[in-house]
Amino acid sequence: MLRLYDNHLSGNGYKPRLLLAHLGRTYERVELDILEGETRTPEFLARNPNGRIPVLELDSGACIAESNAILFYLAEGSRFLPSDPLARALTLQWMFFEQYSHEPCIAVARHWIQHMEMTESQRAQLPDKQEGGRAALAVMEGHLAASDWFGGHAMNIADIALYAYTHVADEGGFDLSDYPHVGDWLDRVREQPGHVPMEPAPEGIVVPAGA
Ligand SMILES: N[C@@H](CCC(=O)N[C@@H](CS)C(=O)NCC(=O)O)C(=O)O
Repeated sequence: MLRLYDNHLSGNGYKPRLLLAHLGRTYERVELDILEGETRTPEFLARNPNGRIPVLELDSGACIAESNAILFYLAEGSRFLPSDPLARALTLQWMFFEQYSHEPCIAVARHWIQHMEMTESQRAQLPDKQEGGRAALAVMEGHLAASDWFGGHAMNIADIALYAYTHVADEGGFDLSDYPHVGDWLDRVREQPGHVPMEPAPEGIVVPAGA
């Protein structure tokens, strides 16, 4: 059975959780405490030398790190990843945008504000992170003024990648009412049959960390 190393507060972990729910696949979910260094143990570093969740472990024991690589792997052959080369490239375009221009600002601002005591240096960097996040939301707003989805004519893994941290952007100090097309798109994603919220449901088999 697939095994997902995860943390319940992580938007990067939510991406595979959401896709697995849409695909109707069962998996074991291993909750790791990212604030207590559980992703930096020798056992976990053997699965991802970069010491971060999410990691998807296959039946063969092979491990895939990086949330968007996991989405790409799981979506192959499904309606969540097109087969046309241009449509695939445009899907990847938005997933790379998410990793370079969106997540490092919006997810990081949320993490600093919600999950930890900020250091002086983080407090000083927060306005820049929030400015970068607003710029990313403005790019999304521009795209969504003319299109319903990032992935083409229907929701695909580009939408899942971008949804994960956009729908909780308010927790990083972002006002989503400034981006009405983004708000409508969030509703469209949420209304898709099979949608699950960020908080993982206990339906996956949860095994203890380090198992
Ligand atoms: N680019 C990676 C980022 C993964 C990431 O930052 N994971 C965080 C949780 S959201 C983590 O595991 N942090 C623990 C640590 O750095 O020790 C992805 O998309 O999967």
